[in-house]
Amino acid sequence: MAEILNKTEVEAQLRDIRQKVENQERLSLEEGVFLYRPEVSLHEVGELANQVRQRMNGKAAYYNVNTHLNPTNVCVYRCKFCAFRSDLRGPKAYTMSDEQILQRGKEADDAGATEMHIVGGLHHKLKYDWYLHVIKILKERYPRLHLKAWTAVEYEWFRHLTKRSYHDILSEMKEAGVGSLPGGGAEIFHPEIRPEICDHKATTEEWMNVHRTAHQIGLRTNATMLYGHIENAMHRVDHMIHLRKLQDETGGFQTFIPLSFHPENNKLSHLKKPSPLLDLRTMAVSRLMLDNFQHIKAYWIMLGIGTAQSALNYGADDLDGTVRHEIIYHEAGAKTPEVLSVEHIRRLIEESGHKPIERDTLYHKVVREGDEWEASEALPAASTA
Ligand code: V47
Repeated sequence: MAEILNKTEVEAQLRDIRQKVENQERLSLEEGVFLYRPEVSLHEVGELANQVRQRMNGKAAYYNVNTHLNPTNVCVYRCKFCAFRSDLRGPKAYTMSDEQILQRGKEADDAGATEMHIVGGLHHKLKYDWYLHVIKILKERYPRLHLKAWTAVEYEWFRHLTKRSYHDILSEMKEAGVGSLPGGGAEIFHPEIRPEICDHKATTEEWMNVHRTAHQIGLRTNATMLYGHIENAMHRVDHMIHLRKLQDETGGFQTFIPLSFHPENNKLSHLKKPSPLLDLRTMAVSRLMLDNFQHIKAYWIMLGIGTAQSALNYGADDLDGTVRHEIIYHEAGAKTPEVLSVEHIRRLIEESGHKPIERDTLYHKVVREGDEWEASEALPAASTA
């Protein structure tokens, strides 16, 4: 446990950080860790993060109309935090048929969704071609749906299965209809933590290489961080710095999403769920550290509606979407509803003092007329690469 700092020491360090934020200078690992100290007022950190949020996104707060698809829960890995996975012959194992997958596509399209967020397990028996087929049938039947599909962990699995390069696989998936990559599988990059919570799965370097390659072929991606389990502040800030470095190199990340750990039905159930104060502080520190990420997302499914709404004043500028059919967190104990209406999301944003803007996955403004919608001008993130 670090020794407690007195008020004068805290004030002096905060003054330096405030100055740096005003001058738009980059914060160091030590400064990020300092901002996590309980002696440093959360309001101060939130205020600073909000300054950056205002500078980068003004009064705008984004959301989208989306749906989730998890075509199988069968997974060769046994990540300790995961309540979703199943063994091949486990009682809850499932793999969706083409008809079930297409039915989800229809439901999404009928509901005016602009995005389908697709992730699954690494099935013991299914080949790479099945994952490619899922994309092909959805894109062919519902070409307007943006498919944000497969995490870096899945792409690394595809490389293992096919012995082909990331470049080949990602190019083929792009050709088939993948429009961008979600940010999952990042967990915590630091070597003291990663093997403890998700041994065997894609390493930090592999995760980075998948995203680097995706950016090189013009696919935008997101990045996440799973926090509030066995990691500490240094591990979190180190994780952010890894992402900041790759973003300096490629500019291909759109959004950072801190994911608050849910402890039910998994091998870390003895741990307590992170508090809303840690959630808000993590949001704010992310905004301050990731000066080259246009967006920080407060994923309401994980945070709960109240904390997600508050996070819009602690650095976040995006609430994710209406989200239909989310199961990964609900199986891990999330008590949030399964779907939010557009009216509800817009009201949450307005109450926080921001302007709700519907975006598509690539941050183009969506304009709707009756049942029809159209993506129009590019919003800030689309211009960074
Ligand atoms: O990598 C799994 C996390 C992630 C638990 O890109 C858990 O827009 C908390 O990446 N408690 C997948 N978290 C989800 C994901 C995501 C979510 C929302 C938006 C986007 C985006 C991406 O879910 C996994 C893991 O870190 N997770 N189990 C749990 N018990």
